[in-house]
Amino acid sequence: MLILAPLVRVWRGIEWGDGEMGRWGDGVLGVNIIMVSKNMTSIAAQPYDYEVPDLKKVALVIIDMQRDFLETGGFGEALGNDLSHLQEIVPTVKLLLEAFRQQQLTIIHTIEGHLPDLSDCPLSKLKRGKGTLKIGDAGGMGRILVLGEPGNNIIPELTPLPGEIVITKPGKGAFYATDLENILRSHSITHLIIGGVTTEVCVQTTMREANDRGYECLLVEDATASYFPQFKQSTIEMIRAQGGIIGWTTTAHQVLSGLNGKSVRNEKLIT
Ligand code: TIU
Repeated sequence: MLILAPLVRVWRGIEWGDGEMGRWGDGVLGVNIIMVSKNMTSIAAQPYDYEVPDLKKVALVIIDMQRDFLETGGFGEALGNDLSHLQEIVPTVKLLLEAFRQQQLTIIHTIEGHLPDLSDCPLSKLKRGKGTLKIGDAGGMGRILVLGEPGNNIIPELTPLPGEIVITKPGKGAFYATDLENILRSHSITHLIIGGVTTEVCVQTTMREANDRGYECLLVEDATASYFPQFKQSTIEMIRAQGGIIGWTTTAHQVLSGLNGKSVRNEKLIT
């Protein structure tokens, strides 16, 4: 005798504001996760569109756009790097920042730096590298990678405004030894749109930390840079591989179009 299990579809959802989030229970066929919101913002992205249920839940996270990484005399140069690739993204990051400011959305800046006594810097990090200057040494813009030194500040073009969140961090990831997770929870943030430097070090580490904590992460390809273009390329590919194993990637133009309510896919992705 053939018994057909009844296919009962049950919406189990919660409502908040003028939106709704939940899932359909799909009888014996499994479960489809569905998010519905009247405020849904869609951003064209890879490997598929990035959906934000409510812009109140999104934050722009700008990673480490500091003089120490972008200007001569800082940590990036002390490590022997060519700074030009990082400098190229400044106008694009500024464009994103201004769009988020205009729409009064949450903005988070991060700074990699250490206490003046370097007590928050593991010996392994302190010793690493073969350059002449190390963390804590006097460089062209003050002590290298030390909080409060001129070189440790965010570059003037992207200086945070009052009310914008600034996370100082001793590690590469923005969650390690910081209050970031508590701050995101208290602001009910679930979606992170991410730019900054460097793509394969602090940006990727932060994205992986965020992904494991359940945040939906979108990397803006032309708002992130590496000293090594091939590392940027590889990072973008590994983030969005396997159906978005770490998250999504897009362009600044597509973010701005999405924020303006007209998701477009007319911009050639960088990769
Ligand atoms: N060296 C390098 O590529 N990056 C860092 O040391 N820190 C950040 O990525 N912010």
